[in-house]
Formats: sequence, C-alpha cells, structure tokens
Amino acid sequence: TFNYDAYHTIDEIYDFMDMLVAENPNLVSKLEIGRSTENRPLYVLKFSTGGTNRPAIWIDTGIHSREWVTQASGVWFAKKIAEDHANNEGVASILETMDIFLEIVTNPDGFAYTHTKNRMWRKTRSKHAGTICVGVDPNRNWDAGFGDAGASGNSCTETYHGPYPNSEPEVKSIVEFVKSHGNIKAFISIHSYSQLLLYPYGYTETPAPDAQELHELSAKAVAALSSLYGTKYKYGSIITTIYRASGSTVDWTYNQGIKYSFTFELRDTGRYGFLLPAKQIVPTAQETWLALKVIMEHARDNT
Ligand code: 0X9
Ligand code: ZN
Repeated sequence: TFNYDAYHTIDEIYDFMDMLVAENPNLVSKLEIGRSTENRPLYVLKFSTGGTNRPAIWIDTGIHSREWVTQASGVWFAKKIAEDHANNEGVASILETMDIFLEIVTNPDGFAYTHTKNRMWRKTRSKHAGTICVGVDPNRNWDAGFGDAGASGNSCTETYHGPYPNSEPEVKSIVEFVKSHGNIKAFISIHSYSQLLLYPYGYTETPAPDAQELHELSAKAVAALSSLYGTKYKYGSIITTIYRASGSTVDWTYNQGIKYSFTFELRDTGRYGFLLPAKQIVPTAQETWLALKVIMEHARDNT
C-alpha cells in the first residue's frame, strides 16, 4: 500500500494513479493531455460522478519540480477525493454538479531531474534554439503579460520566460485542455513555499475586476486552513503580496474568464523551504484541503 508520508518518484506516482483508477472505476479516470519535452505523458486525473462536460475545478501541483510537498499533497488530495466522494462532509455535494481535474506531476521532466541529478531544479528541461542554458520557467511562459517585467529573457535564470508564450508543451497542453473544455470555473495552481494564497494579477498593478470577491474568499479559505494546525497564511494579489511575475498561470486563466483563479504557496516560510521534511506532507495536505474545499464550494454556489 502507498505511503502518503513519504516522497515518491514519478514512476511510483504514476503507479499510484493507475491503482486509484483501478480501485474507483466509476469515479476516477486518467487522461493524457499531452507529452513533455522528453516525451513523458502528461496525466490528469478526472473525478466525475456523471454528466457531460459539467462545470469543473482544475487543480495542478508540481509545475515547479523542486516543490516536492505539492506533488505529494496532490497524491493525498486524489486519495481524499476518492475516499470522501460519497460523504457529504467531504466532496459529495461538489461532485454532484461538478467534475474535478487534478494534474499531480505537471512538470514531469523537471521532477525526474530533481530525483536523479539536481534536487533544486525548478524549470522544464527544454532546450531552445539560440539559448545557452536548459529549461524555461513554466510559471512565466503563459500568454498574460508575457515577457514583461517580472520574468527574464536570459535562459540561464530561474525565471526565463522562454522564446514565446506556450513554448513549453507542459504549458501548452493545459492551455489546449482549458480552451477545449470551456467550462472550468475554478483553477488552482499549487506551489511552495511561503504560506500564501494569491489571486491575479501578477503582471499588472491594475486590480482584477473581481479582486474584492477574491480577497474575501481568500480570507475564508485561509481561516479554514489555519483552523486545523494554526498554520498562518497571508493572502492578496500576486503583485502586492509577493512580487511582480509576468506570464504566470493564473493570470492567463483569469483572463480566460475563470474567475476563481488562485495560486497557493504551501509550507513552510523558509526553515526547510523546498526541502520540507516528509513528516509534514500529510498535515500540509490536510490543512490545504480545507482551503480548497472552501474555494470549490464557493465556485459551486456562484456559477
Ligand atoms: O515565482 C513564482 O513563480 C512563484 N513562487 S515560487 O517560489 N513557487 O516559484 C510565485 C509567483 C506567483 N504565483 C503565480 N503568479 N501563479
Ligand atoms: Zn513555484
């Protein structure tokens, strides 16, 4: 049986997905939305109790490969949704009207690299013509303020935006999925670390039209998160709370009309940083789940 309080390789996580699908065939299915630069499959778990093209929630973890607590939390969320799918304190009432899509290993090439070569690898593993270094920041590669201040044109930096928007297949596959689905109501992209809940924008100081609603919803989500273990989160727009970041995921999804677009930065605040001890995986996932449920329920009740 799977150990939720340990970090796992990509093969172990892909085996976990197949196990979850095999054990819950009427709830869980696995989609391949594309392939990475190194030709690894980009898998998305779909949780659905029926219907066709229901309004949906998207959650991704691990778009930055070294943020290991996020992929580990993604695995825990998947198990939790499967376990609780019929339980009304859980997600039953969400799954009555909505589907949930969960991409756990969003940057598989980078993730494999963190296990084999460099634990601190953040970016993809693409090599573009005319560049010196490998890798694009997949949280600067989206078509929202692409290439503006808040990203770098130097391929050797951690925030290299890439040669053009969606140059990374890991990004482009999500863009195509979101557009072809057409009915995604909440999009939650999970990073670590800093203990933050962030909403658009990151590329401009102009407040998002829904900033007030997103701010109030963030307050509720963070309160739920903190209720479990007292973990303190700050919240606000990306640019006012952390720093200017252009071409980032949730700015693009927000501009696509997905009002409930959020980024989390999970534990901790820097003591361990990306190297969060494995014994904190389950508590991190548990508290984050409470915040996710607040956002999912709000999306369900307001669409
Ligand atoms: O710089 C980033 O990409 C994010 N921080 S991280 O340490 N995880 O790399 C923060 C950027 C704000 N988040 C989004 N714009 N989605
Ligand atoms: Zn990140």
